[in-house]
Amino acid sequence: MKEALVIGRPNVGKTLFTVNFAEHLGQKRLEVMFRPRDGATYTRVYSIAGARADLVGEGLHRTLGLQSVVLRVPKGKSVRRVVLTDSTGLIDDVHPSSVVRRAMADTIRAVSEAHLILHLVDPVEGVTGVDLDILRYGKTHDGYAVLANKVDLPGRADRIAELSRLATPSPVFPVSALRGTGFREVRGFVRRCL
Ligand SMILES: Nc1nc2c(ncn2[C@@H]2O[C@H](COP(=O)(O)OP(=O)(O)O)[C@@H](O)[C@H]2O)c(=O)[nH]1
Ligand SMILES: [Mg+2]
Repeated sequence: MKEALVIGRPNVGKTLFTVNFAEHLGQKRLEVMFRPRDGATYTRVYSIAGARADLVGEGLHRTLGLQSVVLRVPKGKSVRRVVLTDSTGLIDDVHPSSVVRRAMADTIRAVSEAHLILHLVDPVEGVTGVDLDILRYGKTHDGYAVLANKVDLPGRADRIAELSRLATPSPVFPVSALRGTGFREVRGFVRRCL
């Protein structure tokens, strides 16, 4: 099964995107596989609303380890399955908590195993530091796309052209993880990569 990784800074909307994109693909419930660094992998089953309530949050670093869901993506007459992995947000500084530092290390390790990388950015934050590192790496890979999130909020749409220039030749999809804007285009990209 192909692996798709959702990556980006804390609070950019990775978890909300993962849950709502799964819903967009017709998933009624989510079987989330938690893969903590120290401890055995375990699975929890959520309703979509339950996953949003439990996993998405305002506070930084709510996602403390890799969290994967299996999605079914129609392609022609068949259905392809893809493991979509939500990850711990990356930062430029050394995080004070060793749990978060380890979780970030897991995120980096997952990059090399991913066939597809969905890099979430907030267009008003600009692409610097760790975002620029991911972008430079991603641009050399076919299955890489930038998801310019939170376009439902003011100021984001104005920054898409600039972001597209920076990401060339990789695609930039303006999305709202909250409202589902741009999900069709992301689905098309994922389908082409499977
Ligand atoms: N307005 C708006 N808020 C969003 C969007 N995506 C995420 N958020 C909010 O941003 C916060 C962080 O989201 P979360 O998915 O937990 O971010 P993560 O740390 O990248 O996993 C939550 O309060 C979300 O509701 C979006 O597209 N639009
Ligand atoms: Mg998260």
